[in-house]
Amino acid sequence: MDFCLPELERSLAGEIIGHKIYYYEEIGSTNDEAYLLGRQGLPEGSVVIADEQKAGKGRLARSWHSPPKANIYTSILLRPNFAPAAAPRLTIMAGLAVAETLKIFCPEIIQLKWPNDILIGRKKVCGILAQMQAEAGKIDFIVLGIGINVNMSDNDLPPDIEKSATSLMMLTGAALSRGEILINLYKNLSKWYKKLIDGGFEEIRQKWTQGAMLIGGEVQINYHKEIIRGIAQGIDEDGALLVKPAEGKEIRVMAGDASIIKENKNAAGN
Ligand code: BT5
Repeated sequence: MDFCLPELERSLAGEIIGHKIYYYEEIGSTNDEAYLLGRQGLPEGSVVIADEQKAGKGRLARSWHSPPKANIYTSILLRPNFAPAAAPRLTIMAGLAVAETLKIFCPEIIQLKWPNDILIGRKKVCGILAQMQAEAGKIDFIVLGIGINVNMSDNDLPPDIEKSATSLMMLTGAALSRGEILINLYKNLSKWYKKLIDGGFEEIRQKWTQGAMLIGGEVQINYHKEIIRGIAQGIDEDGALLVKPAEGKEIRVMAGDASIIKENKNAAGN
């Protein structure tokens, strides 16, 4: 493997995230495993890493393609003292930390797509899956699952994602060290998570918005059978997307799949 567990453990000792690592050569889904750890009462910042997932999960029962030893598959256990309605902040925070990490390894413009995608050159390089356990109006724990396509090649892509997915190796032409990326990822996550729980979501929101591709453009959000269409105005203090339809009041969207109908040509990227 292109990471060495003892070295990861040494580099991450004392960090909020990654101080305890559960590594698996092969697993169903790192999110399922981290969820079990959450139910067993393990402390926040424990992480699960796998070299391969046999049943990697996306949102809404979709699957995450997880070939062996090519990519990063990790899930992080967190216990923020938030109300469940503020949970989307975690996905926003994680997107920012991933974008900051990828910037070190890939010179291309990295775009954040609400709620949970990270794209380079319009292709998906990372997906985030947050799963929450809440009780009595309080978050018990959140599992933040992150899949980053690192050394996957064209040949590894199944037909359904061959046009929509990419990897850092496909973009840079060079194989990268997953260990180095993981260390940077957990350090960036620790930094932004600390800021988030110290009440600093506003700074995260602003930085995220700078790298976001939807804001200012015309979007369509599909959520179950509902379709919302309008101009994406930004995200609010909980991480929900604010959409202004052609008629009527601004709508606050908590979850769903966003697609761009007409881009804001002035969007900055990062
Ligand atoms: C996501 O869902 O993007 C969340 C993906 C989270 C994956 C991580 S890996 C570690 C942890 N353990 C897990 O079991 N999951 C998390 P969603 O927005 O629903 O997007 C899923 C869609 O992305 C699929 O339906 C495909 O179209 C596409 N897709 C699947 N695998 C992909 C890949 N490796 N790269 C890019 N796109 C992919």
